Amino acid sequence: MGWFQKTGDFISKHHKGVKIACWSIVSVCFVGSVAWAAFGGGEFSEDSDTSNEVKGFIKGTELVYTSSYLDGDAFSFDKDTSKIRLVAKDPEIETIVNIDDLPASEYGFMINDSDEYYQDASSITMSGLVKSVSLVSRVYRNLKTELPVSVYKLSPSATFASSLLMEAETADLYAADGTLLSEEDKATLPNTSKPYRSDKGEITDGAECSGGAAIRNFSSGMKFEFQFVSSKAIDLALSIKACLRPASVNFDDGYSITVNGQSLLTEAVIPGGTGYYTPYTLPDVTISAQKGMNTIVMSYNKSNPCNLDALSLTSSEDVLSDKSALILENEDEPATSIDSSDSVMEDSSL
Ligand SMILES: [Ca+2]
Repeated sequence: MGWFQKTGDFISKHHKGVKIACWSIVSVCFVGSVAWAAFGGGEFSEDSDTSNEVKGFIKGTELVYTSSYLDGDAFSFDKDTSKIRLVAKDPEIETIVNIDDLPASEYGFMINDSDEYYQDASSITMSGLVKSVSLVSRVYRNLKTELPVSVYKLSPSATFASSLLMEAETADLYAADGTLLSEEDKATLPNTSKPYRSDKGEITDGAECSGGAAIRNFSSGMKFEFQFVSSKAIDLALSIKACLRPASVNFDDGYSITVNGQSLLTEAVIPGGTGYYTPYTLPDVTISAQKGMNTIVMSYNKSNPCNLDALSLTSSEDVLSDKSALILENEDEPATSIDSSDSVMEDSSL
């Protein structure tokens, strides 16, 4: 819950000058708790003088919502699990609001920066017209934070099957600085002798791998991104196809995997073998696919990785397709990232 700290007119007259001092008090006095009764009691009326705009911010310290939609889906935001922080300075009152865990009734959503307010996420229907969704304070409608969303429509040529193979050599590969490598990069970097694609360069290898190639020679900080489409929310079996190394390794020691942002451990031990291109399929692990676009990220944070060959997905139903099954409908959304840190000073606009 929140609290009030009386600061009088001093803040409204000197708000820049007292910013640091004010936040120091906020930090120290965090345990006070008289604000909530006042918050619900009309002191924060919506018809405040709009010529003196309320300053502050609203943001998620924990955000649980679905970012990928098919045209016609309802917007999905988990108010039970999410944790929303509101800080506001209303020039009409001599108090600062600092609420660490805003109750569900006190925030909602707006789309495309229009004035219409939605208390419940499920009352928003996602379509190509929804360019942005904002989390917004119920009382202070100018305090909002962007929730990036993608809305897709089904490609007319899409087909769905019970299995899907995604080759590492055709996945999106990112350099340690976050740059997405081109197909030419994958065939020429880090050197033309043994580039990332094992079937390219002066020394080719991996012909026995799935698709006749693996990704090799990659280094700490790099990552793969695989995307696939599921026509429904469903559990899937994921098989990771890698290559042996001479010595046994714990796969999770170097590879970190997320599925739609959720961490995944394989707990697999890769046995030692001959060379660096002998295919080896890890035991299946179960993952939860969401309806629509799904993203698996595999980042590597050590040296000398097992070469990566492919990912294989298997379902009990015909629900799987590659990412070309969906066409992005709501392009031109603002490029806004979510800051989930809890630093007051960074985001304060008081
Ligand atoms: Ca392969």
